[in-house]
Amino acid sequence: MTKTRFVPSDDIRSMFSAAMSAMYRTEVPAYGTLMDLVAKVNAETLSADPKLRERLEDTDSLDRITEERHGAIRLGTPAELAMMRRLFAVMGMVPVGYYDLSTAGVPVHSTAFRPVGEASLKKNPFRVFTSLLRLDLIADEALRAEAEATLARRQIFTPGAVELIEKAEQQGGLDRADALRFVTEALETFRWHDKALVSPDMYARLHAAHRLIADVVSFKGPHINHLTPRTLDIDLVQARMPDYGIAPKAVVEGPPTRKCPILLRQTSFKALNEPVLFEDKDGTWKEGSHTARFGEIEQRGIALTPKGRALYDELLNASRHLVRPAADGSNAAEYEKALAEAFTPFPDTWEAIRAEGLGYFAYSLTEKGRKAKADTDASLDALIAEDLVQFDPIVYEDFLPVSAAGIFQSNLGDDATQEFVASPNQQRFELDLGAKVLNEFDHYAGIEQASIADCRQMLTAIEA
Ligand code: OOG
Ligand code: NI
Repeated sequence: MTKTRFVPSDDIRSMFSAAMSAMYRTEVPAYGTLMDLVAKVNAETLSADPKLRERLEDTDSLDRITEERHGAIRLGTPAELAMMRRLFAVMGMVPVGYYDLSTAGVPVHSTAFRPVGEASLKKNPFRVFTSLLRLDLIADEALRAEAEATLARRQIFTPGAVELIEKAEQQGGLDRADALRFVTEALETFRWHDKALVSPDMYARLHAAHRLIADVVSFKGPHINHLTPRTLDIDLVQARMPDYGIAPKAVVEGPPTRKCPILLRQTSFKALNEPVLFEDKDGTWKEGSHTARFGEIEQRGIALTPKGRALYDELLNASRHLVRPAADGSNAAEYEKALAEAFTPFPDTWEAIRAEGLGYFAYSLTEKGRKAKADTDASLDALIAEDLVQFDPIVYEDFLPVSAAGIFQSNLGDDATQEFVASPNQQRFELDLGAKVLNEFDHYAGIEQASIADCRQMLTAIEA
């Protein structure tokens, strides 16, 4: 019997992410323009900063940067979420983190499907921010029932995709022909549909309840609503967007500009108003429109420890008490100034961030450390002081709820701010998902610990 060779899940993810990018480029041409601009700015940043280039080369993450992107989808039912988890698992993507966005006026809770191992992340860090609509937060019961009935009728996965997901689960992988077919079938779920599932009247009612509800319930599938390339200089891309005919949102979300980037900074361009056909009760198609899909860019910085994250949240909060960014951009400069000032207590050198236990680092042996004999009982600080061990920031691979809410809001329109009672419900989410989400802090701490253990082991090996 010949043994079937399975395509590594990392390769399936790479194929899928490339296919998704190609599809989105044709569906939303401004995305292609933004990709070109980001590639240009990244090249400029690297040639102006040889030290950054060198560290990225050494930590093996230079190649992935131009390939790097995340997307987002919004699902309607627990069954869709559970199957989506199984679909992403075929590509080596697991749910990391729980995000409650109800506090920010968006009736969803979310997770991010992404690869977790170091090798997998290096190969291709593609991730998808995945939200589940919370109809329980909708007050109008009749409308809620109608929305539920509409969602129950749709099937967002092709029969071929479901068959291949089951096959991958049973066999433990997919061979090349199946993997190629899987990518094609899975992509169908994320495609844009210009024919709605609902009548113009129902669309209007869903829209009046919340624009996001209309976006989820009215369509055949959870169209990918943005794909986000990673840039090395988000301020430069933001400033140049208008030259390329793209209007950015008013302010960059997240921390201010810093020498040592932390967490995640994001900005986006507004959702397009797209023509949609709605089928009326008499069977005729009526022209209408819907705003759903937009573009976004991000700059990633160091992953913060719980202590660092608490400081980040505190300072961001403080800045928002001073100035809240207006959607029209009228106070953008004032907001940026307040944000920068609010963040002065957050140290801005890697040494200080490490010393204060605010961020996660990956440790490796220096040139000297690779040749030296070392007292391996020495503390990590001593090994660093002796220039045997060096440290690089671990990149934050996740998302930020306040920023995500800002991105949602800028695309829902200014009239969309709505109050919901804060009601995080991770248990319910995990029940619907059919799995627990990975705790992001535990994960980063594990990477850091493993790198320290590796250093110690190599120093022992040198000594022996
Ligand atoms: C998701 C918005 C969140 C991000 O980068 O924070 C997000 C959505 O609009 O569906 O993608
Ligand atoms: Ni995004």
